[in-house]
Amino acid sequence: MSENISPFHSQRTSYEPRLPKALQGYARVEEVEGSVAVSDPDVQKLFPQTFEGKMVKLVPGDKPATTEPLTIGVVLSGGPAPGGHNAIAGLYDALKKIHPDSRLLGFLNGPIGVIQGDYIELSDELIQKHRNTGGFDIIGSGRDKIESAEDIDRCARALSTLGCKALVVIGGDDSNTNAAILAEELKARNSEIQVIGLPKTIDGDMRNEIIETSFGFDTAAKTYANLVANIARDARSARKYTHIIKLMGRAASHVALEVALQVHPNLTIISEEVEKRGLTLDQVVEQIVDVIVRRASADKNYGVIVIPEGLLEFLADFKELLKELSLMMKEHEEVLHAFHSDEDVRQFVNRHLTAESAKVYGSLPDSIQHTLLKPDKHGNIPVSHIETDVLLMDLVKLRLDELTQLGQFKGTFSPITHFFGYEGRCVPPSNFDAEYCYALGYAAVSLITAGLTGFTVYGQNMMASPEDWVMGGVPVTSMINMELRKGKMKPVIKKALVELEGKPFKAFAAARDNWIVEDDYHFVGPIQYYGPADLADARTLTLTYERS
Ligand code: FBP
Repeated sequence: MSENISPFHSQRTSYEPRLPKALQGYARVEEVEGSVAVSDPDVQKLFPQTFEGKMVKLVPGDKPATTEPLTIGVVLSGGPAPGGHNAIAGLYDALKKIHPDSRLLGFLNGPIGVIQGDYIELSDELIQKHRNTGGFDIIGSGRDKIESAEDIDRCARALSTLGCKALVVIGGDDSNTNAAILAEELKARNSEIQVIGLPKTIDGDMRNEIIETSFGFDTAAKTYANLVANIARDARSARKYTHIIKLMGRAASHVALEVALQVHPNLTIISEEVEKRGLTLDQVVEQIVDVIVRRASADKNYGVIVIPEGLLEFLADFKELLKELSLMMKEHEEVLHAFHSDEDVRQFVNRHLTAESAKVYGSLPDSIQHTLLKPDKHGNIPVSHIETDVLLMDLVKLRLDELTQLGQFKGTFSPITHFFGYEGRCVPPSNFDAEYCYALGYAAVSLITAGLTGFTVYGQNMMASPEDWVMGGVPVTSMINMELRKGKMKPVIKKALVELEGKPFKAFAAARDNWIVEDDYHFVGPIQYYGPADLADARTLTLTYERS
């Protein structure tokens, strides 16, 4: 990184995150009253070494847990999320507080770095440059998994050769599950190396009754809200475009819901509701068409429609199509490869699908039909590569053309599609994410000095100011369920989807009808890093509704 940094970057590196009271002096762990160990016998069987862990919280102590220098490894896993650098800074400062000779080793490019023992030692200078900055570039991230016995052996070797007391895994549901597996396997190999996870993902789905929010969601959702609000103002100014905006969130629609609550677009589709109501692709298209027709009747041939990235996999007919296609590809992979023309492939596919699925498949543009037949390296259909925004735009256009012919639509439809995702993942963290992540990193060191392994760090009471946050650790095993994945029962942390009975969705559902024809757009503005607390320290509306 060049020495010549921007004035904003320079100001931000000197911002000092506030720490929860328990972490300001010497913290000690205390078992949370009433917390119980895992009861699911299948989870117990898979985690015999670690399933007995109980939830703990950090409280002020009167002496350091240790005064010996420690070496700890850290790895970033999965997609970037704002605040990752602060989590690392929190780890670093907490380690140096224990002893100036403590060391923090950053494994490079995600879990593969641990397997290969590829690391850098984090220095004062490097940490200083990255405080309160966005991105994961300090050490890079990756989506590899530490899964096989050989990978685990290699990690164990690398960590012990480097003298690491523990590894901190910064990741989402999958990465924290893998952290638990690594913790278990290390114990089974009589290794004393501990593994601690931190809850990261902009998608907001790594949370539960204990973990109030995953880090990165706050900043990313606020960034998208600002972008969508800017588009809404443009739509209302130019008065000629309908913007169809896809927002990131691989499965859950938390991001779309938060943006809807903040900005009030004319229509926001929530995948979880689509699934609950058993809606099909056609029905979602009809829903969008209805909004456009109603607005056109009010002389508003413009608008803003928000859709979540994961929508397709929640549509009743599309889900069925995906199921049939995966089965077909598994059974006839070689036959499919042998075809020479697209027409041959199409005919073959149509013959092997039920009439309903063949109809859905046939209604898709050629490019999407192709994408669906090209599995990724794990054999999965790459649904996330489908441009859902473009697909919906095309289908809505077709339907509006029909209505125009029938004399039922007299407006104009000039659509523009957008996909906001990567724009939000490496934004400088909001004050909330900056402080949350710093506290998460700091707290991880206290769990390590307390000898815990297989725990995810949590934060609670997060509507309060950071001094009053409650930090602690929850055994990953207590969040694990057994789920059928590709024909095998696998341990997974369940993704938290939008709850239709939850307060954020209910608030949205109660207000959304007023946003269809009225332009009730809220212009939220960019994230504020300095200034009045109600702006600079604002929480997401999701957290506000859930925790107030
Ligand atoms: P994580 O779950 O790893 O945090 O990543 C979430 C996410 O940002 C999703 O919103 C998106 O679908 C996906 O990553 C994109 O992944 P990639 O970085 O591999 O393109």
